[in-house]
Amino acid sequence: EYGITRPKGHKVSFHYNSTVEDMHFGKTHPMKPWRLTLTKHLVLGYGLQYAMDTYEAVAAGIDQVRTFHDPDYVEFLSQVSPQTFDKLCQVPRFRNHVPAKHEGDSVDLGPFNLSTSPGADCPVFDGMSKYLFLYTGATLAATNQLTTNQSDIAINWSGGLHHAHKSEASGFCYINDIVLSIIDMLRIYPRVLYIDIDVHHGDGVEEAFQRQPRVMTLSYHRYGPYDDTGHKFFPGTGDLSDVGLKGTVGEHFALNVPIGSGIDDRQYRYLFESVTGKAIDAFKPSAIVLQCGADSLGGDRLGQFNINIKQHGECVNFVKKTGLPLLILGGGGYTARNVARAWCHETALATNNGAHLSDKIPLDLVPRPEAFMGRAHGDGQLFPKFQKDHRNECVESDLEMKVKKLDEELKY
Ligand code: V1P
Ligand code: CA
Ligand code: ZN
Repeated sequence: EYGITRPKGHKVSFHYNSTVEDMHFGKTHPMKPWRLTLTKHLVLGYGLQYAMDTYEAVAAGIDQVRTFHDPDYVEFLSQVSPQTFDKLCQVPRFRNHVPAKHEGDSVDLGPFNLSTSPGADCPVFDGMSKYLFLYTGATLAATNQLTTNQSDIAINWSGGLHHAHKSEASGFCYINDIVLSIIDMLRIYPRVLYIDIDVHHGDGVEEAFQRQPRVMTLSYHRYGPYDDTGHKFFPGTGDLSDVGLKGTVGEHFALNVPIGSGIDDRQYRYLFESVTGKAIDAFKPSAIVLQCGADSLGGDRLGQFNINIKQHGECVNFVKKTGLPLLILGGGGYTARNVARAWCHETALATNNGAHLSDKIPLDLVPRPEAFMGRAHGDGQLFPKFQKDHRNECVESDLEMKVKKLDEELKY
């Protein structure tokens, strides 16, 4: 009915496990796994399951997670729950990992930056261990589809958790599924390009490969003061001059595109296509990982950009056009109904001959139509135009300067 077709010779796999939907980071926490439920509802409502192969994800193994993360950290994550946390904190080898207290810290931090205090970025919650190993398992299964040539594009919207470090959780991210995926890809592909359109800097991925010339990381993100409080936009790294670890063979293989608040569709497209296009030409990747954090959309609860769903999707289309093996991951995204809209649209772009879906959501086929109805919720449209919530700080001459500077960097 909606013209969903399965193009011949182009295989897309979709990796998911609904168990992740039941997770709650805490009442006030912005990360809502519920957005994944809404995404699934739209994907099924539009019939996209007929255009791809869907796989139920299974949990990653401890050994797989250890290919990047510290063994103590992995053991802690595999055992932690609100019930076991205090006891685990008493174990000497875990106690060594408690970060030093800073003045003005609002929450008490336990080992590995984890905490049971309300308001923590990386809380310990019920079912957390299950959740972490599942989103990681989904990314690794998706990766395997690509490295074994069974899919051209593989998708995991529950993955893309780019801030996690080797032995520390950060910014709602515990296991860095992206790093684990790229490590696995390096067995097969000579060079992997990582592109990150989440509104935050992909610091964990950049750091993991800062000495690795076979991986180029490229992040687009809000950078600078958060507001007039003087606080920097999280995580505060990813300056234009940050190009990888100086004096190592990894230097020049990290690229950062810091962006002011309020960037619009046209400006974002200019930046994304100029820099990504040049990076692909210069680096000649053998595969691409695209982190599609939807907090770069207008109207996001944490983000500060003004880009619309179609432009967010254009980034996927642009990368898809290279024809390289492509891993598509989720990430941030804090206005759940719009996260679902964007990721459903992008699922369609990956499959379905890249056709655009009807703007009219098939409300009779989605279980919670009210989530997408009414003026405040986008009037049943897949592509509502977002209000410009943030003043546009971006000026053309400045964007051109950044493109020029990054172009110079790519000449190395
Ligand atoms: O700003 C901070 C930290 C907390 N202070 C010590 C500084 N944290 C941010 C974290 C944002 C993480 C984004 C993750 C991703 O890139 C990938 C999944 O999207 C933060 C914010 C904020 N407005 O930036 N934490 C919280 N808000 C927060 C609010 C309520 C409860 C818990 C956390
Ligand atoms: Ca980013
Ligand atoms: Zn983000």
